[in-house]
Formats: sequence, C-alpha cells, structure tokens
Amino acid sequence: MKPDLKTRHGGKILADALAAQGVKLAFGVPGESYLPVLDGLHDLQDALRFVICRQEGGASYMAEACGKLTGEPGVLFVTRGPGATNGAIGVHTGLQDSTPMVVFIGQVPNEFAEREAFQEIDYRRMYGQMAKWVGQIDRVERIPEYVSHAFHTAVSGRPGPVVLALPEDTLFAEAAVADAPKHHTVRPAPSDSQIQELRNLLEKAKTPFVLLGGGGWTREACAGLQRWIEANGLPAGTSFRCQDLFDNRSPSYAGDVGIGINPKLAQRVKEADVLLVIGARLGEMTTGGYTLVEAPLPRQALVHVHAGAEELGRVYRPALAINSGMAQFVEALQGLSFKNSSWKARTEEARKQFLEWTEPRPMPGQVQYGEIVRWLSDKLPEDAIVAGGAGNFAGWLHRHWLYKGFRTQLGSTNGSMGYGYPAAVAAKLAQPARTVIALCGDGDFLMTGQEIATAAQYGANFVALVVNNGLYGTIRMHQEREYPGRVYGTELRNPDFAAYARAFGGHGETVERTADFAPAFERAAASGKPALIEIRIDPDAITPATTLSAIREKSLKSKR
Ligand SMILES: Cc1ncc(C[n+]2csc(CCOP(=O)(O)OP(=O)(O)O)c2C)c(N)n1
Ligand SMILES: [Mg+2]
Repeated sequence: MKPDLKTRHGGKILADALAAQGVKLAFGVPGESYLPVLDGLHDLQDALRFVICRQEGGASYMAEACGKLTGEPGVLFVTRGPGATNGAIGVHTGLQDSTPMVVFIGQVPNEFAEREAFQEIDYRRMYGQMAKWVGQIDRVERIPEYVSHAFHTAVSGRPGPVVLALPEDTLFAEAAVADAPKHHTVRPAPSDSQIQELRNLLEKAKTPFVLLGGGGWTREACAGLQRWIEANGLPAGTSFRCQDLFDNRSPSYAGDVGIGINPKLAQRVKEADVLLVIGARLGEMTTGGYTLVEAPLPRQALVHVHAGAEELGRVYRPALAINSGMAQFVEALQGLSFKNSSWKARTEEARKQFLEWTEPRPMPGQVQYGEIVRWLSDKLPEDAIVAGGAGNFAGWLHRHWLYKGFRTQLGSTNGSMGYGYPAAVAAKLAQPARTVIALCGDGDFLMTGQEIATAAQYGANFVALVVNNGLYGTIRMHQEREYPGRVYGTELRNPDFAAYARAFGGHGETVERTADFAPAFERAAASGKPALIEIRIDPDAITPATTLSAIREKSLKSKR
C-alpha cells in the first residue's frame, strides 16, 4: 500500500529531493525564477545550507569545488538567462575535471516556451556540450525521478556536471509524490582475463611507468594503489593538477605529468615500455600537447584504465583497455606482484630527479616566492587544502608544494582563472575543521575576488595569498616569446589588495620581503577573519626557473 503522501509545491518537492540525496551544502545566486525552491529550502535550513554568492561564476566554482572535494555532486542554483550564462564557467571546469555536479537553472513557464520570453534560453542547446545530460522538468510529479536521474548520471562512469532546467509553472504546481532515496554510485570492475593480460605485459616490462589521475577516486583506493606501487618498486606520476592522489613524499613518486613538466620526467614517460594509466584521460596538458603519448597509436604499450567506457580508445588506441572504477581496479591489482630489481633502480633515479627539480632556486627581487611556497608546504597540516587558480603564479605551487594527502588540492584542469578563491570558500564551508589556503594571481583573484563577501557572510575564515606581479604574466610570457618587446594588453594596474580585504571585513597584509611573510601569515591565520596577503613579486620573475628578460633576449636573438 502507498503511504499517505502530503501535497507539496514543486519547490518543496525539489528541496526535499535534494535532502534525500544527502545534499548538505548548495551554492547559488537567487532569482525570481525559482522562488518556490527558496521557499522549499526555507524549511531545511538546519540540514541543507544554501550559500548565497555574489556572482554565479564564483558560485559555480564553489559547487564544483565541493563536488571535487567530497566526491558527491556539488549543487548549484542559478536564475535563468543571465544567471545561467554567468554560471557556465564552473560547469566547464566540472566537465574537464570529471567532477560530479548538479546544476539547477530557472526557466520560463511552459506557456511562454520558445517565444524568446524574458531571459529564455534553451539549456539543452546551451549546455549540450558542457554537461553529461541536460534535462528540463516539465511536470511537477516527476521532480523526484529527474533529480534521482541527475544524481545517478553525475556520479556514474566518468563523473561530470548535469543540468536541470526548472520551468516556473513546474515549481509553483503541486503534487502528492514520494521522495526517491539517495542515488547509487555504480562502478564497473576489471575482468580476471584483463588482469591476467596486465600481468603478462608487466612481467615483460623493463621500463614501466604508472600514471594516475582523473575523477572518481576514494581515499582508500589511492592508499591501496600507493602501497601496491611501492611494494613493486614502480615509479608513479600524476596527471595535470591531480598531484594529491599520491603522497608526494613516497619513494615511488616521480612528479606531476602536467604543465611545466620536468624534462627528465617527460623523457621517462616517453621511454616507458608499458604505460599504465589509471583514471587519467590523457588530455593535452598531461601529454605535453599529445607528444609524450602519440595519437592514435602510442609507442608505449598503453594500458588505459578508465571508469567511462567512452574514454577508452577516444584518443589513443590502448594495448589493453580496462573499463573499471578506481577502487575496483586497485582491489584487483592486489593479487599481482612482481620482483624486478631494475624497476627499483629506475624508480630511485626518478625520485632523485624529482627532489632536484622541486628544490626552490633564487629569483630576482626581494621576495623569494618559491621559498614561501615551500615554507607553507612544510608548515601546514598534512591534510591542509590548497586551492589554486590559473596563471604563472601557480607554477611555483606545482613545483615546490608537496601534496601529502587525498584531496588536498583544488585546482582547475581547464586552466580557468578565478577558481582558487571561491574553491577555498567552498572547502572551508564543506570541511571547516581543515586548514584551507587559496593561492591566487593578481589577475586571477579579481575575476572572483568579490566572493570575499561570501566568505565574510558565512564565516569562511582562511588565508588567501595574492601573488602580485602587475601583469597577466602568463600571456606576457607568451607575448615576449612570440613578439619580443611588443608589449600590449598584458599589464595591470591593481588596487591595494590588503585594503580591499579590509573593506569586506577581512584581514589584509602586504608582503614585500621574504622574511616578512611568516609573521604576516601567523597574524592572518590568527585573525579569525577571511584574510588576504598580497605578495609583491618582481615582474621579471616569470616562472620558477626563468625571467621575462631572458625570454625576451632569447626570442630577439632567434629572430635576428
Ligand atoms: C577565465 C580565463 N580568462 C582568461 C584566461 C587566459 N589566461 C591564462 S593565464 C592568464 C593571466 C593570469 O594572470 P595572473 O593571475 O596575474 O597570473 P600570472 O600569470 O601573472 O602569475 C590569462 C589572462 C584564462 N585561462 N581563464
Ligand atoms: Mg599576475
């Protein structure tokens, strides 16, 4: 017999559906297009916190970061038209990062559909390429079904964003329907014969290399894989912005196979006879622009393990393709063990090269930014979360930070600026007991810096570093290389960032010498406010290894 069901309006059915999915935190900017949802959330305030942001770009990054950090779909609410367009950046990040997300967008009432009514967009077309699925809920009684479908889709196979449009009439209408229970997370597992094939390949291998990355990992799977890799003396690297999947202090860790890769590590990946890739898609950044691994037929015997069947053979024709969840694959690996002393010697060499590569070296100016990154890496708790944006300032983070634990990194593999600050806000709200820092560039920070208001409103107290070189430095670097001396469109006139933080009720510091950083950080961390430390670096210090002037000179010489 069916239970007696209460009649609820669509907004309440939706809010209750989210609670049934286990959602505890959602982000967004309100709109008149989804007032019934706000009314539904009103009753759930103690169980489900709806964090109101200052711009949908920041809100969508927060939802993405929450999904990345917890492995459960990050939830975003934006209004129709303008809200939906502002919110697109975090959806693109979620797509490229394989992050589970469910995005709700207001929609015009069905009676006005297709007239280009006020703020009307067809989200199926707009988000068609960026989301795993775009649906529109046209009938109030089907809200639980659509929400259940959305959550299942977001976490299955290769995780990613799902978009649901909410026509106004659906939300205001009423129905007596039951909630659907929490979604399953379905993962495939490797077959015995695939594991046997892997054994055969590795038994013959002289220069194997393991590369891990992508989404869908668990803490236990990472730990189990690390134990297996170490026990077999294999070298391991991580794909672009996935360094936190492997303890960087491990004797097996050889470094990150991403942007600004150690050339010796790049060579090692190229020379591998068996390349065991677990979870990584092998995108442009991880393959050095498709040169470390050639498409479609790699020189290495490629074993590609991925949770999304559609990713296997998408770019590369692997020697062995295994459709598996990460935890399932790691479990199957436990039955394999190899004794090959030449592997161990090569791993030791790779580790030595990693340690040499990551040592900070002197840069021009009064601030040794590499030493600051290393100081933080050594000093903060092992589980501290570092949220970073995009720009050359992140190069020092990639090179000098040692990630020690699962999900200690929040970065955007689509290289989108403005990610670090809102990602840190989300991390602090989702896991308040952990230390969180944001690492931003001067250009990067001001893309979403107004979310310091959100941090202040909700008590997300963490320290953000803004590395100020007065430049869109990355672009300036490429400009000097291609068109030396012809500087245009890459210089910035910045505000006083510390004063900016104070204006929002935060704590502000400005650092112009290395020695001033530690006391400034201590004050910022103890302030009990959202804190910001502007670090003024010499604009000539364009990467951890070279200067703008050296790049310009080299380019001028080659063009003479
Ligand atoms: C949203 C977005 N817009 C533009 C770019 C192109 N872009 C990449 S890095 C960069 C400059 C970053 O400047 P800043 O944050 O100051 O860091 P810096 O390179 O100076 O260290 C730009 C404009 C991008 N990646 N993302
Ligand atoms: Mg800059």
